[in-house]
Amino acid sequence: MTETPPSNETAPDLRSGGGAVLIRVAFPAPAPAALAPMAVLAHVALVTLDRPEALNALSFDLLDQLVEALETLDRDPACRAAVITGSGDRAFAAGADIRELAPQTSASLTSGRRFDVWDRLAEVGLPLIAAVRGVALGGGCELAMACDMIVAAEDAGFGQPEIRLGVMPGAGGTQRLTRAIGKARAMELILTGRTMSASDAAAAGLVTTVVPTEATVDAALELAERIAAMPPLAVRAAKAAVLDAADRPLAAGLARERETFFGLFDTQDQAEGMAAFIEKRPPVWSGR
Ligand code: CO8
Repeated sequence: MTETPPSNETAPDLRSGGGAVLIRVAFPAPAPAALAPMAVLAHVALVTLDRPEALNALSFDLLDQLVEALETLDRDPACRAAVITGSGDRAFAAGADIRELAPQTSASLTSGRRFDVWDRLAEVGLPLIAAVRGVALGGGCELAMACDMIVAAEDAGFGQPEIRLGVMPGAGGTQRLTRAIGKARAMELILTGRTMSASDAAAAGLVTTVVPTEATVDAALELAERIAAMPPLAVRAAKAAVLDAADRPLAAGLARERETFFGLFDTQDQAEGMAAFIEKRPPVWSGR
């Protein structure tokens, strides 16, 4: 945390298509008042989906801007964690933009390559926390699940309603929801399009924590700040290893974990972290 006034929100010029800026980036993020009013979280970014009039529906341009913003933050060594949230209090994101999807064909979707952003999102090494107020539906639920943790408001709702539109999840829903909550629960949600409450999502293991609605973004920022206080190389390595648990067979995941663990012993942060413990002092991380 840094005792300086919050900087103005910086929005990289990410205009495309209609030219609207659909993503706001505050880096460094403003510190929650409970931590320190008028301070900033020096290593945390707050990224806001800014299309409240459409419940932050994920148009192709919005997704392009989001991923470009996250890739920019991912390349900045000063940024160690990011919170993604939706503007307004009704939605994290109400899914893909249905008006934009309606005229598509399988050929236009394939040749348009507008879903490639989801692969780029999965490559972001920075820890990502979704702060979900209101609904996270369809692509909105898929975006939250593509993050590493979800902090949910008490009024949050999660669902994959694509079936009600004559289609099915297309940006990870069948895979990430099933891995997160198991086949039986995922199948019921995906085949009926029902919205799941925050408390049910917590009981099923989809979300990290449920907090009072008005405290959602602050709670996510506090979690991000705790992660940002950890050694950055180890954080990124641990994130990648945890994701491996879903992506690889156990033996391959264990082998990769050991290799990555050994690799961290060539870092200054390993030497510092262990020396600090032995010398009974707080560590100072260099990120090297
Ligand atoms: N797309 C476009 N516009 C939307 C969307 C959406 N997904 N959701 C809401 N809006 C718009 C509404 O059209 C409305 O606009 P207007 O005021 O101009 O009519 C405004 O947002 C407010 O919405 P409502 O009036 O409907 O608000 P309600 O409080 O009555 O209802 C709901 C809220 C229940 C969330 C309702 O808006 C709803 O059902 N929305 C659609 C939810 C849905 O079906 N989502 C899945 C979409 S398909 C999908 O996500 C596929 C993902 C594929 C990968 C992603 C690729 C980009």
